[in-house]
Amino acid sequence: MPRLTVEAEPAPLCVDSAAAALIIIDMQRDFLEPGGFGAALGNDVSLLRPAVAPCRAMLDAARRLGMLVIHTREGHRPDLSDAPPLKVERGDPRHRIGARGPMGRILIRGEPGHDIIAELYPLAGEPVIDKPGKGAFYQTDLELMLRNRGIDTLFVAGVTTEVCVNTTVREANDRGFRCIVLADCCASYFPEFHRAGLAMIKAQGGIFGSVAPSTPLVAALTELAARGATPLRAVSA
Ligand code: TIU
Repeated sequence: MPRLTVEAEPAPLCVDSAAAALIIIDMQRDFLEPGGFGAALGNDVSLLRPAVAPCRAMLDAARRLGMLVIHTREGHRPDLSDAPPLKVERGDPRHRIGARGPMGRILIRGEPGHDIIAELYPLAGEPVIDKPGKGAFYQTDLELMLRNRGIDTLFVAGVTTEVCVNTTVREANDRGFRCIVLADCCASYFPEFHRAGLAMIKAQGGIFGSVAPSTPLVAALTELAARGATPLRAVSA
């Protein structure tokens, strides 16, 4: 099996790339572009942009190697039947979930704002998990998908660090999946929450997971791909 060493904190890790997946959390127009949910909550969406290029480099490297790539989107049905009233009623009624904005209805599946940004758009065949909550495991088939494919390690990227990334990592940790959060591939509307969100994951010997920079990992994955290593588990003929 193609193995790689990841210079993570709190300690380096040895990863079997065949049992690893890249999960990119909620890189949606609604969070990254003006006029969406993130902006409706009063945030400066430009603070999330620095994560886009590192995510793209990691996505390209994972694709080159044939590593499983999973995308997630936070959002709700048009009738809001899967949205807790508590979540919908938050904030100014003109800018709530389901309200009309410049990118369609805010955080509603099928609307332009709900879709993933062009730079990181999923390829045909890459699973997209539509989730109603912050965590990617809550009310989705993500766990089933990972177990069926023998995945035990997740490289985690996306937004925002302390909300949907942290919630997903905590859910994964409770289910026995090892998470390696790619620090520069994540971002927050609150830089101090980004730092604290990463610190919380790797504290106490990696209580929820590990944190690593993406650049050395991208280089290692690219080298594996150049050597012709395939991360795909052998399939019986
Ligand atoms: N508001 C905020 O920081 N995040 C969210 O509402 N969702 C995600 O993090 N995806």
